[in-house]
Amino acid sequence: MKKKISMIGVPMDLGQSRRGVDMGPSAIRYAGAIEKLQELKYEIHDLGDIPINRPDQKINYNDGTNLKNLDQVIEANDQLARMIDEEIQKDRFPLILGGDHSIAIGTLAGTSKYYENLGVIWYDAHGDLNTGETSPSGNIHGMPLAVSLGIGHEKLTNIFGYAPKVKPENIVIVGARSLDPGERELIREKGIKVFTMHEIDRNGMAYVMEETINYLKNKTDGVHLSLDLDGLDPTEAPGVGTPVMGGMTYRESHLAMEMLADSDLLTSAEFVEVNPILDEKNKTADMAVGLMGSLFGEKLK
Ligand code: 5AB
Ligand code: MN
Ligand code: MN
Ligand code: MN
Repeated sequence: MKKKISMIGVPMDLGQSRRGVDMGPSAIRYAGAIEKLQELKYEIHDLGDIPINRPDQKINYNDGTNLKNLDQVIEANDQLARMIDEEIQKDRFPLILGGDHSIAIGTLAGTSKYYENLGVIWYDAHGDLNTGETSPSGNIHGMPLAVSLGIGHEKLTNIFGYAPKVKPENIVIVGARSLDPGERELIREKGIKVFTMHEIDRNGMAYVMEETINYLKNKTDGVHLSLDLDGLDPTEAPGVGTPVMGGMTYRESHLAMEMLADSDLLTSAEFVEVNPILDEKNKTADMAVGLMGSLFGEKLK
């Protein structure tokens, strides 16, 4: 892992309908993210939070679509992509704090500009593979992986001026347990690798991560971890807007992060969907920082 980290907060909540997830970056910082990484001897460049253009109305429909706050989501992601691009040029590891998961559109736009064959590990209860047509909600946080594959509204797929950002064979979804019909179809059609909770229960997290790492290691030139805190079980990470029962545990998740640290494959990461308003005493932000520690090599030897 690179020894210099660029931390960027994205206080975005316009990609979904519940308030509070815009406070995710502060909650994660407050839980001690910078101190933790400094302890592990990383040089942290905290770029602060990207300004989000908050519309007067809670929900805006632009362009006659059913996509909520489309223009605002595009604007923020465009800015995020540019910043990430600059940080990668400086040979730093982008670490993004969300914010709702719509920000992965910008993260992947910025990172895949640099990595020709970017691998993506999508640690999430959901597939985030909806389009305006298949989405039950119109919430863009349920679409970033489809968008990055070049599927969806062209203003979204063309953020940062090119599409697609990732190839279906370079994606692994881990922890899925809530997939909409259109998402299942896309997974089948594109042959996307998915480890659902079923595989984790049956074969264990060690097996799933070993498979994930082996699947990606020879065909990618960089790997991004997109960690949605709702991938974890809501009893352990309650501060999320779209909780789904039966998720990955604290221990499974730490093991997954440790195995990723050992693999030395990662070139960028993001922690998203922390909602302090729905949380219990910042438990979910603490979880994010704990996982960050393991991801960046904190292990008792
Ligand atoms: B998250 C749902 N599939 O599209 C939709 O938290 C939920 O970034 C999306 O994974 C959850 O609205 C998005 C029902
Ligand atoms: Mn690329
Ligand atoms: Mn999710
Ligand atoms: Mn998600």
